[in-house]
Amino acid sequence: MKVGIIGLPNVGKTSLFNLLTRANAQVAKFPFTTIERNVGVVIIPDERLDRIVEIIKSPKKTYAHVDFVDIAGLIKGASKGEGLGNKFLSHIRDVNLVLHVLRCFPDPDIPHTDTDFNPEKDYEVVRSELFLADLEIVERRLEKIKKKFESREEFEILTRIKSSLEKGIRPQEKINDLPLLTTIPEIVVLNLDEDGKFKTTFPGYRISVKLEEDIKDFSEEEKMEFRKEAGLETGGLSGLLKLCLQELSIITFFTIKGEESRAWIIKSGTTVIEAAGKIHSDLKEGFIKAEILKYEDLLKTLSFTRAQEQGLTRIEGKEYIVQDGDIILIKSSA
Ligand SMILES: Nc1nc2c(ncn2[C@@H]2O[C@H](COP(=O)(O)OP(=O)(O)OP(=O)(O)O)[C@@H](O)[C@H]2O)c(=O)[nH]1
Ligand SMILES: [Mg+2]
Repeated sequence: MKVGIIGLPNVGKTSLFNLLTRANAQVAKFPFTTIERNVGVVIIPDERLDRIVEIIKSPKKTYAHVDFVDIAGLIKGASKGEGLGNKFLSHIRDVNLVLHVLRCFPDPDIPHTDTDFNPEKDYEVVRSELFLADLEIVERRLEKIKKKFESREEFEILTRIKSSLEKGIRPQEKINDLPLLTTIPEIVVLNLDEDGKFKTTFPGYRISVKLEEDIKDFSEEEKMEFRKEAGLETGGLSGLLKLCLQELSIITFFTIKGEESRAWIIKSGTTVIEAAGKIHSDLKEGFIKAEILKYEDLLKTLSFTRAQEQGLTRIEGKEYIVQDGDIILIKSSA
């Protein structure tokens, strides 16, 4: 799973990225600090995995993670080459979710790309650059295939996508090998000032990157108190991560194998053979069956073998849809 961070320059994208990934990417007061993308990993805390490790006493515990990509700031006209242009948008074409950061802290020390300070307007600037970037890609493909008889169906789909993009409506259809930015789900992140002075009704997840930096060593209760006082979402950073997982319809399954207990994330609705493929391609190829134990049943029996003896595990075939909290043992010929 991969999440991309976008927005105008100087809105706090890299600051947010650093907080989430505990990386140390360059942050500065001038626009276009980020040129090359930053890539990092965010570990997903998981109390159920902690409990599994306590019960099984595995020496090794591996949490699931989400990849984050922080890219350069976009400005008006980027699609025509303004600023850094929009070539770097290719770095987020393969993400599953976009965080669109809007600057809602009016710090006069940090230049804003517009004289007018207005998150709603800023949102539209970036949004239309995404549409223009997609439009360019769709038009290029249309041009390429227009004379090919065998591409007639694709031509029709692309024409509908183009018309939707021209109207500023996110396309409902996709072409498999043509990833578009406007079809990626998006969460708007309002990066507010730490004292709650700036008011906006623009919908989005309300966080203050500055405040999160200042309170990062405080207790959870203290953090929540500060956020509440500033009119922010009380969940802060971890709340944002939860929202990302929700938006991605992610569920967690577990494996206990040898020395290691491990959490994995997959899209809800995934079959067990696909889940096996995520662990290792060999497991998918040689898939025979899966033995499933519900997390709750492990809590009751405190041992996988005891659960087997009590008939609490189930054998499932490759079409089984993995459920949140399943502990899975794959039997494979590999
Ligand atoms: N007051 C205040 N300053 C912030 C906040 N978040 C970030 N900044 C500051 O804003 C400036 C820009 O932050 P960056 O994280 O580099 O912004 P960016 O969006 O990655 O910028 P580019 O890479 O240039 O596109 C830095 O000086 C940050 O310290 C915030 O919540 N409040
Ligand atoms: Mg940056």
